[in-house]
Amino acid sequence: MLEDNLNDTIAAISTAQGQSGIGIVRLSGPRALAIADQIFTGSKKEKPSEFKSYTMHYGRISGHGRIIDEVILSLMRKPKSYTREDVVEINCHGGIVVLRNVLDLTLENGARLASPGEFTRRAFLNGRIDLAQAEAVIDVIRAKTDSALKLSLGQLNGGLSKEIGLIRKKLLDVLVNLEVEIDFPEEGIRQGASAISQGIDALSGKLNKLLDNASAGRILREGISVVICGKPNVGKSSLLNALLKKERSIVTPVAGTTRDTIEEIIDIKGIPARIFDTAGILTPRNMIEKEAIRRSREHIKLADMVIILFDASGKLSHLDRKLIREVRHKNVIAVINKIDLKNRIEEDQLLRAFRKVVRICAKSGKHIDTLEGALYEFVFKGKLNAPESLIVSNLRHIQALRNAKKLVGQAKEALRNNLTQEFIAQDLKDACVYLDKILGKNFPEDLLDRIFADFCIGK
Ligand SMILES: Nc1nc2c(ncn2[C@@H]2O[C@H](COP(=O)(O)OP(=O)(O)OP(=O)(O)O)[C@@H](O)[C@H]2O)c(=O)[nH]1
Ligand SMILES: [Mg+2]
Repeated sequence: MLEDNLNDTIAAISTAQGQSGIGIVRLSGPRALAIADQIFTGSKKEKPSEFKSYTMHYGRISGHGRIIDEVILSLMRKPKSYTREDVVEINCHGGIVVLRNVLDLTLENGARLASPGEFTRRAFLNGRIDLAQAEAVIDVIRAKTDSALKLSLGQLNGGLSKEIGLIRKKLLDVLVNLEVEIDFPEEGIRQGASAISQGIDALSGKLNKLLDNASAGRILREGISVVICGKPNVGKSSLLNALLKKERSIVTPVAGTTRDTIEEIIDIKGIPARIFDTAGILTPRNMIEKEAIRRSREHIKLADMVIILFDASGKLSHLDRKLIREVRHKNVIAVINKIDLKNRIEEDQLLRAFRKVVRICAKSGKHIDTLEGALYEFVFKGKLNAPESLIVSNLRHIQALRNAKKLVGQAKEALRNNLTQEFIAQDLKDACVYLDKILGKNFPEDLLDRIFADFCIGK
């Protein structure tokens, strides 16, 4: 477990490692400016510790008697910085050796290598942001679609925290009412009870509303996996290419073209989807096809959604029917391809077997947008009905809210059964602990380690 010693000055390469135009070494902590003084020489020999906050300076980094790089140094003095500590950022040339050398110099001069997410962890520990906001930082970095980004930016700006804070306040109000009842039971219990019961109802209403959108939130944050399956030659690879709008997968008239599963990320109206083009399911003619088909089945098993593809120009074959049986229990959209050709498929049978049937022409891209719309509808089932800032998407938050909801329900039950006020109060206090956990008002020791383990070093 990481010991949070805020007296340490931490340092890390904060940009992606590889060749790039510039790369940044970041320092934060009480000795950040002193370390910068040791290694940076400005053009007029001035010292970073004399610089004004939020200014940038041209100069050189040197150590062991030689110049290491020509840089621009910027500094943000505490408390107005990312971490609320003194922060120095050194913009170097983006080569990995340059960056490592500059980082090494900061370490030799008293900094310690930052652990993943430690800068953000300090922003939290120093009270600039709460835990839900800190968690949003990594979501912003990872967001793969605009909607996912909007959602995490809303959370970073405190939208979710504010809503949780409001629920928490309501909960405390009910608790105050309860305490009055406990201390002065003779003063109109009946009247107090109805206020308490209304308060609890309002609470569970608010919790339910947040949880209603949670599954949509998780989808936006984590994305879904979609597998395209079908018998050979129906146009699976053509469909992948049409969705990607580029020629990614090999398309040929030969049955059994695709062997290895091909995987790409696409944006379906804001949903990040990992899409797989699989080998057509057929009766294997050799070991390669046998393995390819085994992999297709494996992907179908693990997928969140399955697109089963049919060829409009032929009748349903026994392979089609076999596959229909295999995917029936999954979330499936049936898609009829090659609608530019003469229609021979028994569409009525597909309409009976599947909730949704879409007709497309993968070759020309016709109706691909209809398919995207159908996927979107299927995934969200019209359930996304809250502004992005009020959507819970993080599993840790969802679990805490579910626990809080359960306890509020229990309190309601206790009230209905005329249990003593102490019981009700205890349930509500426990619910409050869960809400506090989301914001990081109290947390088990290892929670921060678990949360920040996912971060990149330097953030
Ligand atoms: N007319 C017509 N032909 C299409 C359409 N979509 C795909 N094809 C053709 O169908 C053939 C097979 O397409 P692929 O995309 O390779 O099919 P597949 O399902 O990936 O095939 P395997 O990888 O072998 O299982 C190619 O000749 C495509 O040009 C379409 O909408 N209309
Ligand atoms: Mg293919």
